Amino acid sequence: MAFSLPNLPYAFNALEPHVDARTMEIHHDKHHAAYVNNLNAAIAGTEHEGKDLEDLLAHVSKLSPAVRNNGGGHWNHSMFWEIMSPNGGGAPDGDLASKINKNFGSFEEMQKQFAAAAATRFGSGWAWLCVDGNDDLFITSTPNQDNPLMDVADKQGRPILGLDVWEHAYYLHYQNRRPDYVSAWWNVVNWEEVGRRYRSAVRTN
Ligand code: MN3
Repeated sequence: MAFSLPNLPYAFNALEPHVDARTMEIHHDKHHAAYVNNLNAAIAGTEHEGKDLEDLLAHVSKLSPAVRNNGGGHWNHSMFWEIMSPNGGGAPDGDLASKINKNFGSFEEMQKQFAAAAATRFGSGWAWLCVDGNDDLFITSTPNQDNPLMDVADKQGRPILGLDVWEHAYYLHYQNRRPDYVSAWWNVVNWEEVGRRYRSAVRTN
């Protein structure tokens, strides 16, 4: 069974004015679609065909650059669409809010550290909020389409929130102003979904 492009769970213009419709359309229909197609082409007819994507990412150091780049691209974007929502913004509640306060001191301090990780990731990549093996949260960033599920990551863990800081994610609307994009993006974060991913990560540990 080949990998397939998931539908965007809302309209292209649903995240405006924070993320513009044209960017969303190109990002989902062109960029993400290309990762899916290139991933399928890279594993077609190999022993990796039919494998679970996260299993591939877990030992991606032994696989081709095409699987690393496009497998990461497919996983990262599939998550990215889901952790955003037109009804997003605000702050998390429940267990996730408590854990953020425990690990960072406050929600605002976590946002500050996350924004710094996004701003200082040189070139293309992602900023992440992740759960480690002790159920604690940490912030990290990765280059290109790498992510913390990969055995090549500086720090491994399960991402529950990720921000695409490739220029294709913001350039049409924000041009070179990556920090403005990051600030606006908090308005569309779907904390309900991030909380669900947090609880799932803690249960699986
Ligand atoms: Mn992207």
